[in-house]
Amino acid sequence: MTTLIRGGTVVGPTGPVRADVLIDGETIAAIFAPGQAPDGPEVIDATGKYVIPGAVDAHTHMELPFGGTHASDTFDTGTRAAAIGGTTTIIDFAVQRTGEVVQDGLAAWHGKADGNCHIDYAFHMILGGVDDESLKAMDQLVAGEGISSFKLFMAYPGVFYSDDGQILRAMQKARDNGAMIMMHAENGPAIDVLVKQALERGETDPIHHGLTRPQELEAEATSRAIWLASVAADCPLYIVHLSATKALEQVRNARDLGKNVFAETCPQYLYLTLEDQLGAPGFEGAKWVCSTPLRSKHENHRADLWQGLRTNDLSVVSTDHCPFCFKDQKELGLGDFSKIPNGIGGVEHRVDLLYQGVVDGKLSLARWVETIATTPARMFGLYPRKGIIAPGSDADIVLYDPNGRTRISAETHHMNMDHSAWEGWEIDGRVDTVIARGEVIAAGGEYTGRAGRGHYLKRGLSDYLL
Ligand code: DUC
Ligand code: ZN
Ligand code: ZN
Repeated sequence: MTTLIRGGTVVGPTGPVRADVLIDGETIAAIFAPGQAPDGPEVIDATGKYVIPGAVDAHTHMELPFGGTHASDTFDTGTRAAAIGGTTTIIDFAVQRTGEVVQDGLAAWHGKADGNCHIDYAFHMILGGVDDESLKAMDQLVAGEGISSFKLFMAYPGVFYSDDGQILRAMQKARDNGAMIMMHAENGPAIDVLVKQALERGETDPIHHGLTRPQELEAEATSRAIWLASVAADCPLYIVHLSATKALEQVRNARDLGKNVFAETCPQYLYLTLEDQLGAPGFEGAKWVCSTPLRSKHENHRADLWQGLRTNDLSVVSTDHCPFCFKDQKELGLGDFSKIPNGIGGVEHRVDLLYQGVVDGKLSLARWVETIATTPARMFGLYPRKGIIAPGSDADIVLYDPNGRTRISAETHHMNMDHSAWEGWEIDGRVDTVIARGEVIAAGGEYTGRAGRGHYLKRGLSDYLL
């Protein structure tokens, strides 16, 4: 079956252009100058809309076991919410827990996702331990499983933590097999000292989660990761959830030196703050406990991150979607902030929240699309199948209404969470229609997709390898 998206403004990483898009089955067949397409296909009217590639969220944690509980979205609920918000591909993190065989962790993740996803999905692999076996597994995952990126943690000693020697070995392996090392860059052992001291002083409220993770410990770990990657013959390195000015400076310096270093930030760091959210009265701030933490509004973090997106020192915006309900989950940390499960849910709202950056004059239309769709696809070996409107690419397309409005609330969102980090926010723009591999799965507020229609995507190597 062929379908023509007619009358819209197609936005790609090089900017907007008036064009009509012909879909044939699951792929994009052709792009025509306005009115030049042959008659015949079914027509979707896109007058007044932006026609953008389905967004790619390169950082989600469906069902992640963390802090004695599990992230509250399943692959079913989380990918449905993503789809409704204009995201048509996620890359989730399969987990090797310390002491576990990597392939077993991966099989468990396939077990959670298979048959449950509403949109296409791929995996990165979290390595909870670097040893001879897991290094061998890295080769196997790159060559045979379509997993070309591995996340290591400089934080969470005793849970996911890798020491510098382990990190170096994994980086050397990645240098050899072409994989990307993704780094949670916070100095965990130093943070643990600050956490213990705070609790001894009786400082138990959620805001102390942020105060015990100062930006210096993110910057130090970021810098250390960059130098370790340098020692590993410039292994490609991607810093996840970068939140702060000083860490951004490390990435900018490395990139100015021509290093193979990239970073992402997340909507929470672009909009929310330590004082206004994490510091909310009583235990309320637990809703915004995530790591890296929200930063102070009295420093320049948010403006610097927006600038970093413009200058490409930050290449990607992902959500780090890791939802926990307030009731019974966040509440595990009542009386002790260090027991609050870390994470914010946002997979449904990234497209809209970043469009607000366009309205506010902080991002161009082209850069909006590039940071939420094109670059994540290119960064993680999904391009040109995903992330672009071009002949031959999957027909993952969002019609975006710049004149619409989006009101965010736990009462209306689709994520499996009893609260929203953006409760009551009303922002410009609205996802109008979502097409995934040629199928309209959401239109005019109606969702018509289904669990199981999403496919697992084997990824290639990053487009940005030197
Ligand atoms: N950070 C979070 O906030 N949640 C899960 C893991 C992580 O690194
Ligand atoms: Zn992390
Ligand atoms: Zn994460």
